[in-house]
Amino acid sequence: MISSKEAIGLENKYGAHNYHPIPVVLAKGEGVHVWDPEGNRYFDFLSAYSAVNQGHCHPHIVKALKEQGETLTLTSRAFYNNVLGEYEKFVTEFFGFDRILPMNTGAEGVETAIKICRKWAYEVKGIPENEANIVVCNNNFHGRTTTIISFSDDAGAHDHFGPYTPGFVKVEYNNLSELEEALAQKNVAGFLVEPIQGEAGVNVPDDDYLEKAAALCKKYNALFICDEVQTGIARTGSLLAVCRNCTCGSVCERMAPFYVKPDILILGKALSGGVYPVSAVLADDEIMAVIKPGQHGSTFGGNPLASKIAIAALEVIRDESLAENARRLGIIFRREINKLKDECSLIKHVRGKGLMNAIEIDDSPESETAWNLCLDLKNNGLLAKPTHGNIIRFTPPLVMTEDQLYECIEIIRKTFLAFAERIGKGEISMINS
Ligand code: IF1
Repeated sequence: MISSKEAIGLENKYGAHNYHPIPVVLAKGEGVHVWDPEGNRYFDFLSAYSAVNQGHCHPHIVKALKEQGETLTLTSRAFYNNVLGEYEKFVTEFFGFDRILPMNTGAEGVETAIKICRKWAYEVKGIPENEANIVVCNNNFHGRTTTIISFSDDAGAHDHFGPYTPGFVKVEYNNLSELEEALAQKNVAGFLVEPIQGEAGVNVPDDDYLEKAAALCKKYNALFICDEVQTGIARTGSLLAVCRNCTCGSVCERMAPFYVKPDILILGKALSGGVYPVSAVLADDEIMAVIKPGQHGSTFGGNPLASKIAIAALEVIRDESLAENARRLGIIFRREINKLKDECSLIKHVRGKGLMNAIEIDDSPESETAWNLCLDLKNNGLLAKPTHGNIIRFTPPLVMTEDQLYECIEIIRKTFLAFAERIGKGEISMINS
């Protein structure tokens, strides 16, 4: 096996430099742990940006990969296959929608939702052709295609990729009056929103924001589109962030599962447990009906391998009650970090829902403090990475046990206090010191 040093050298020499990774090389993953080529073990608190909610290399999902991988991997949609229909039934019943359009990456799911929304606007709502606008939020992150970055306000994601796709109107996140003002304009097709803004730094909106936003969309006959690529699949302590706080792990009859049901739901990442790129767009009949044969698709969309893997990944979420576990452990995490905040001035704020949490560091977003803290966390056996500047995201796999969580909280505590001590000794400087 090549060494960490060799692996980094090869990536630097032969790869596009489109990322700035934490300097650690991962060679093996199992559950909440990853190992580098030298055998050092780490707790993974990024979970591949919430794609491995089920834990690395979950045996039930890998079994599905192996079995279908030795049978039939890809047919294209030029023909039927004996797995896609089974998957479509399973996943539409699992989430409570009539129909699914299967795609591969999260960005493809978002692009698909934008196309469905626009087509619905022209053919059902009656907006004049090419005049449809979709309302989006500032500080959004929905992927990196040219259309999606056209409505990004992150300079790194947006600048120098023009000309940009028109037809998007930006409003402040968690601001219902701005949203209503935008929806009341003519030619509005829909509202695309993350239930919690992940990349922006785990921005959790007011409890009633999504429910009232959905009601405003209904009032103005615009589609309510939820991007749950990162918040979905039990990450926030319920199956979907837009589910009522039900932790049964799938859409159940026991209680109204949705406190708001999106017109279009976008899933990705942990839909496959991180084993394969799988995304999905779900909607009910009257909306999905706008897509006719030959009007949208992709070579790998809905392939038999992806379908079997996604069924297995969702079975793990349900059968291991991962939404309930995420809810329970998230409460412990935020409680314990708030206690640490009382003894460590580095911590400005901890926020999140379920096991989608972030610690805001009390230093400038332009500072290296969050990054340097992540380097120390790595040296102490825990992998995390800053989102923007001074915010560190903590999103472990949802299979973590309570004992493992307390072990990780102790690592965070030890690391933060030691870092603060070095600041106190003048060994490290902060911008906001
Ligand atoms: C990168 C961020 C997270 C997403 C939401 C769609 C997509 C994503 C809410 C697109 C993807 C990934 C992309 C990855 C890093 C990561 C990320 F930092 F970029 F913003 F998680 F917060 N909707 N997020 O979060 O899904 O096409 O990637 O499958 O591009 O660096 P994708």
